[in-house]
Amino acid sequence: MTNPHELAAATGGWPERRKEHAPDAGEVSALREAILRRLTYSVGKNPISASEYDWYQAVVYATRDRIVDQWMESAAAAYVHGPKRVYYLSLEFLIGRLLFDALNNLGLTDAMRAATKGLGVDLDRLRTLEPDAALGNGGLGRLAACFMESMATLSIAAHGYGIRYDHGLFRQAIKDGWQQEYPEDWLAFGNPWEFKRPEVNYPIGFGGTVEENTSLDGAVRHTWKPIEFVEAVAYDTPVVGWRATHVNTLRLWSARASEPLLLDAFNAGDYVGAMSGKARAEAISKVLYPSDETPAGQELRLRQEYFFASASLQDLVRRHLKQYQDLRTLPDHVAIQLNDTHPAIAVAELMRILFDQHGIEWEEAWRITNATISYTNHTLLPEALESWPVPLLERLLPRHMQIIYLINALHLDSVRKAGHTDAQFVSSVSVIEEHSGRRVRMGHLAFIGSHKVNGVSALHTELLKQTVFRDFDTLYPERIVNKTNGITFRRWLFEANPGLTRLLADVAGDAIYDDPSALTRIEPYADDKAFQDSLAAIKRQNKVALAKIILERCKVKVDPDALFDVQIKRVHEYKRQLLNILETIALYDAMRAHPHAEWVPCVKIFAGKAAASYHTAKLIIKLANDVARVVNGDPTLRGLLKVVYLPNYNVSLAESIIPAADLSEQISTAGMEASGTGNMKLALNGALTIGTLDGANVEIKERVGDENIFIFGLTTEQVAERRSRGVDMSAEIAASPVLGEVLDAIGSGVFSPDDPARYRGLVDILTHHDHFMVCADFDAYLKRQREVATHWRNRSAWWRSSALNTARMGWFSSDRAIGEYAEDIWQVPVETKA
Ligand code: NBG
Repeated sequence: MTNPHELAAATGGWPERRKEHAPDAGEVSALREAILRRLTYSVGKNPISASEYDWYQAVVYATRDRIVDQWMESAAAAYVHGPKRVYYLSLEFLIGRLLFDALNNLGLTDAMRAATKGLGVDLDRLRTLEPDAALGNGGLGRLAACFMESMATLSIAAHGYGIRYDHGLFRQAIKDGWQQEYPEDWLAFGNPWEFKRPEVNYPIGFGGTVEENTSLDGAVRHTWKPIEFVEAVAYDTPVVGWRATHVNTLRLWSARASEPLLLDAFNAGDYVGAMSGKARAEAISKVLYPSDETPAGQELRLRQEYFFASASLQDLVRRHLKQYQDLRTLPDHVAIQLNDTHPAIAVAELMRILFDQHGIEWEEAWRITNATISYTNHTLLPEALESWPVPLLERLLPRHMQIIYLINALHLDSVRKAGHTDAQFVSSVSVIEEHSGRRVRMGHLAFIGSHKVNGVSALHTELLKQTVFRDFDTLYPERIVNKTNGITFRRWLFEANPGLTRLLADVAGDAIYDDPSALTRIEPYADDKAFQDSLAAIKRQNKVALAKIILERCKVKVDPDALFDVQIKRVHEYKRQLLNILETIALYDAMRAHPHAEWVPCVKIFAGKAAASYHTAKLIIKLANDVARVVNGDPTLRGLLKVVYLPNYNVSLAESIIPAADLSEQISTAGMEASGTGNMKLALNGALTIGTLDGANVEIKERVGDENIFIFGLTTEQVAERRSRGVDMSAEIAASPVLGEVLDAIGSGVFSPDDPARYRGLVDILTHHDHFMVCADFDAYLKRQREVATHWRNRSAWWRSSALNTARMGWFSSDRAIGEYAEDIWQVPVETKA
């Protein structure tokens, strides 16, 4: 492609759409044969009797085969050239579907479509048969998946380590407006992407005692004698990078009982008892995040964390010793990234391996551990900062508890030596929390065990330094660094929005496929009428597709020409779906009061799951659905406003919603959203953001420009100041007649005639205990929403803003984020793509 400016000059201001190339005929027929071969020999079916699912499997196998050759090469290269390896330890990988990810990165999407068509099979239909692998809750898990893809793209020799949960995040149904949870079953029909490695297994110990032995030279050695063992078995999934130049491994551990059956008990007729050990062992990888509100649930969670941290460390230590024979060189060849505190027990486990098992003296072992490990913090929310009761750790991992005590004692010694003798300071940086029963603070353990600790947006990192890690930042001023999150454009632009991608490539050239900063080349076209028309046509097409999904799943007909206002994320009070709902009600009231005003037709789209035990969040879902029922059923509105709650939000649904969004709701209480990544996906796809100065919104604003984003509300400092005066909002409510009316309507049962008292508690929280500043920000939000409507009416101004959002989001590529981790934290060289 020539320079767009030349092209523009030649075509009178606007580049012609390029012809699409038909896929190579040889490639198509090779794929067709590969599919048939796999259908026959791997699935064991012939084309006549094959079900759709059989075809799906055959297509996956044929695709996987293409990846495997490169996989072997990447693995061999890592042994021959010995690049530093990165191990990404994460309890969550929210991978979603893989078929189009793989095809797209292999450059085979069109060829595969043609190949399946020749077999009478529709590839886009097969796409929907793949279960959406939801081994994660939200942003943290999806970030891990985007990072895996970027590490492969940048040819970093990386392994992801996690748990192969039998059941991922629950399936959400909305019944009568209430969220209901059902078990998710992604493995019900097997998983054609993965390779089971029964020979790669490690014993994971629990409980028992610690033996102390003094050798002849006087050295004291400790040996942990666990009372229980569970086996961790590896399952590998290849992760293919963009243009398939490199393939990495996602290794997930599954728990297996070391004794499948107690034969004596079985023979004595105790069938259940004979298998109870197996059930107990295998419970470890049964489900994602069991409720941690009961002691039993809590113990299981800790067992999961140790299980996967230990298996991963045993695996990487074995690999390192095989290649380099000496654990003292570990930091030269290995970087371990802890994704949040969930794998933090790895700090103590690595010390145990080095000190107890390999006889490396303590100081040296600590140097190795610290130089190898680093830790990402993903939240400031106190309830998410993990800590374990000392008695629980002592019982489950007695040797680790001793090691943690020793790490802590030496750490506190050095704190005092550095002149910090103030008892309060010392206790604030201790790994052991003494206030509410003794607990081990995993964040503190992760901090001192790491050479770098990073936040996930500039603001979040600053707040880490000012709040949870303030005293640590004094002790180790260089340790906290920022790595603003990113997203993989392969999935969130190229695959999710092929129409927009094609237009961007037509205008900015094929460089956009490899260099996201090339997106800025569309800026000169932001005012171009033909370009704007193309953007509008593509968005409309995406909205028509989403409208179809909405009709199917919510039985609500929406107008694709209305403004699609989207809030999609976990449901949590700090994310303030409530603020959006209150504004929806205000808009509804205003539309009824002034039916002849020039209203912008609008569809409010919500999607997201609430934690099963989070009562208030579930009530918020119910309220959204109650409001939807009333609004959608009101004929006086003439369809001007629609409200929909799309059930079972997951990665695949996000891929349908994001390209169809006009407005992106990023309205968390300032200071509470660590980064957000949905905000990036939506802006990249041309949605304008309405949001607070929170998380990565701040950096999005800096890049897209103030006139292309709608910022409102209290800043972090103002939130702190307002909270310091208490959280009663009576004054704010009294000063805002609109807000007062909305709250009255909710509280008096306008939206819940079947149970008028349903939302009284919620209104009470908003009025007197508004920790999340919903009322304090309401007027500012309402005003901004009206400005959004004004901007929308000026179509050309809107499309200009939309184009500039897309053009300026290149920096938020996860390739940039991973490049920064590689350079500043892992010290791994990165191949930059041309
Ligand atoms: C989440 C934050 C998001 C952030 C992602 C990824 C957790 C614990 N944290 O704001 O809430 O974008 O992590 O960093 O899931």
